[in-house]
Amino acid sequence: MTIGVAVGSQTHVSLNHHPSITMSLRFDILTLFPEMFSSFLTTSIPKRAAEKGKADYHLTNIRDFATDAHLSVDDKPFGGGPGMVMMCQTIFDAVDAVEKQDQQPPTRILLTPQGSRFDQKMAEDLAKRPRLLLIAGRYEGFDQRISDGLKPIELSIGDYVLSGGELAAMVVIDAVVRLLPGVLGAEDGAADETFADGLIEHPQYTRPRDFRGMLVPDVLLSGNHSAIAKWRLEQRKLKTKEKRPDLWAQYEEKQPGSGT
Ligand code: 6GU
Repeated sequence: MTIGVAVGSQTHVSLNHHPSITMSLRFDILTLFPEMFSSFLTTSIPKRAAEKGKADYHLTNIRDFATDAHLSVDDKPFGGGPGMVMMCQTIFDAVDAVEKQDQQPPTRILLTPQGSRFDQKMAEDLAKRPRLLLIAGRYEGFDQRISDGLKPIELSIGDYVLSGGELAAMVVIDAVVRLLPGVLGAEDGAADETFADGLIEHPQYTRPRDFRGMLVPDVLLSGNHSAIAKWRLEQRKLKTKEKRPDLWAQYEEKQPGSGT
């Protein structure tokens, strides 16, 4: 299944050392549940990225590569223990088949709670690459040789256990596509958002000025742009210190003397 195919000339240019300028970022997604991705990829920003030719999404069902009568993709662990383990053969065959669909070799990504923590810096790194192959598994885990043989980047989205890698793959796709040049409009540009510079976002207000006695800070209505910018930076520091002491410590390390 392919969702949001980019215009032909943009998709298959290979001799281009600045792929982000003209090419679409190709996502290949290997999963047992491709249907989980349909509404996500056809809504909002991921959809807009495809429509603008900045990203294209190719879904492959790992079970299509099963070879036995039961279409198995998992088996019992050697050495015993609970649960089932994703088998090598179906995943290796799926990766081989999908990689042949385009001459550009992908960056392979395995979604696993044992991976390194996905963050904004990693999203920025991935957004510069021409092709990403995401492998989402189910069950208790992957046969170790999937990791040893395919040498993927192993990513986790946090310290909790999900029933499969699909939601994590969607998190990665969403964080990456919104960074692709031309995907977000000028007004909602990603540059000054939370995490871009290590501080969380300042408080935002919209109409009405007075909602049930809760007032919008006067400075925001003053028209004084430098006063507004100063207030916002101050608020970002205060909020970060209070809500994310971990981020605040990193911020202070990078910019000594900028404390509030
Ligand atoms: Cl990438 N996969 C699963 N199954 N659980 C997770 C995760 C990934 N990241 C956090 N929890």
